[in-house]
Amino acid sequence: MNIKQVILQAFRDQPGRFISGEELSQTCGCSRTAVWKHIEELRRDGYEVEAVRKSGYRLLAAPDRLSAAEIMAGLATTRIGQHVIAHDEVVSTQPLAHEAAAKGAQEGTLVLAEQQTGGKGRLGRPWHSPKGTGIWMSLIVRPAIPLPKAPQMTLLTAVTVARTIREETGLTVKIKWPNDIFIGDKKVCGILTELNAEADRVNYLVIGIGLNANSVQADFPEELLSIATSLRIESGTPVKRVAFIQRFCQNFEEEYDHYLQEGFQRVKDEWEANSYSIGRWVTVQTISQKLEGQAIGLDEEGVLMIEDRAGQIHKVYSADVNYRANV
Ligand code: BTX
Repeated sequence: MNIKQVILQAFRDQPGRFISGEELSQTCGCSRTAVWKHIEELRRDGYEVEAVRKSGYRLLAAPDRLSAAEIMAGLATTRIGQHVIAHDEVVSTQPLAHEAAAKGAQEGTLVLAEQQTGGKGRLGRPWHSPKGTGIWMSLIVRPAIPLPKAPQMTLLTAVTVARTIREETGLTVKIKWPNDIFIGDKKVCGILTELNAEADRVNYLVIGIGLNANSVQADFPEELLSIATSLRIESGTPVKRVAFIQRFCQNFEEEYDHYLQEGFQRVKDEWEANSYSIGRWVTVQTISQKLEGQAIGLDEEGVLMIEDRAGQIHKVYSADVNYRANV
């Protein structure tokens, strides 16, 4: 930890209390003048620090900036989010996470950015990621699971994001198979899972999560206005992104550990209970065919089951699903 981080940690250990310059200089092992200089730097970084003669310093507010120090401070996990690589502006966090993973980054490493200039969705589609408004992050995990089970991690992530949104905002959210989180009929979050694997086992997964947290209408380009929304637009209140990410990490780790020990059933149950898809009529374009029918649930492995008009059940492993009004 550098001196600024030590000072921040001291404030966090004694929330709301004044800490004298003398005490901080002892904790940091530097002079009181050096403490003062670092406090000034923290202020420039957006921290509100009150200074009162004879009492010392106290932290009033931290900026909602996605820094590694903020996210890791007080994070109650053992692996998820324990390593954070935070950037200001990147093309996309996905390739950076792949690079980090290939170089041996630990499980649970998060790569995130305030802004992406070339954020990507599935099949090369663009993901709009303007500065400071969202949570654009890629999570590296290394589950010891066979290859065919890898898509379950997308469903697990969707369940976890949905739960975190409910807990942090009270909003009702639905999961659209396989990778979107909806509020009403608008997309608030997309998930892009990318895989690095050998013939028979997963090396690592990079799970990209794009969440419109604090965007207002003016942040969306014309073509997204009718299909996209944000937590702030829906709840009327800005979201504390750092707190959101911390709770996500905690929820993810809890769900992930349960999944690794007990299997997929709990994710399947929660996914189905919060599904946007089930009961809806859908058209599905797979590589080989176009299917129409009603989405009726997930099978034991997490594959979407669709019943056509003739009552025949089809399993959809990976395809684009278009939704139509119930008919
Ligand atoms: P997707 O292919 O399901 O969704 C992409 C489509 O969603 C676009 O074609 C557009 O119609 C719409 N869209 C684009 N931007 C937004 C937005 N901000 N809000 C709502 N709808 C939008 C979904 O792909 C997966 C997205 C993953 C994004 C994360 S962000 C961190 C990581 N880095 C990166 O480059 N991608 C992932």
